Amino acid sequence: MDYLIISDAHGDRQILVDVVDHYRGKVKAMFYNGDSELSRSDELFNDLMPVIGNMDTDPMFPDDRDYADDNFTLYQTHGHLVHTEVSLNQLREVASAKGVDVVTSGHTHVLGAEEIDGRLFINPGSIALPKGQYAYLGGTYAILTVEPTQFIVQFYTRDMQPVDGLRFTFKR
Ligand SMILES: [Mn+2]
Repeated sequence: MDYLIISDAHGDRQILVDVVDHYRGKVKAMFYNGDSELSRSDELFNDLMPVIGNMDTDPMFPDDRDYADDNFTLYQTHGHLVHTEVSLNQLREVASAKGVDVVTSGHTHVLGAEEIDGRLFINPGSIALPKGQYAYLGGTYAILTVEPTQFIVQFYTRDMQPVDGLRFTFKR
């Protein structure tokens, strides 16, 4: 079962339209990790499940989200409320208290997929304003594949192509 994770479009609404149109009906859920700079009532959020970012002005966005289905549990938040620009320590504490399988955030614009405290932390990077060593890709999102014995994270570029070398497997 696949899940889309995308973040930090910062007003680039069209790329979100393109990605959502591409994945609608092909993934079980779509997570949007904040800083769209759009209204909560934008029709994009009929498909994308959002949280509030530090650059979002619509107070109707939730601070965070606890997601669960038959396959796994996930905690979603932008990151500024737990200061992920400094470290993941506060987010780790929240995730540990919740006991979720997967944690996803945005905010730093730096992509990442790593196992910490026995759970998977995913930052899809920014689809519009990437930073870090993969900024040259021009923007990324992630597809999380959830299987009974493993998680697979594959990062994609704006033209919806998988990036060689940015596929990670984590045992459950
Ligand atoms: Mn941002």
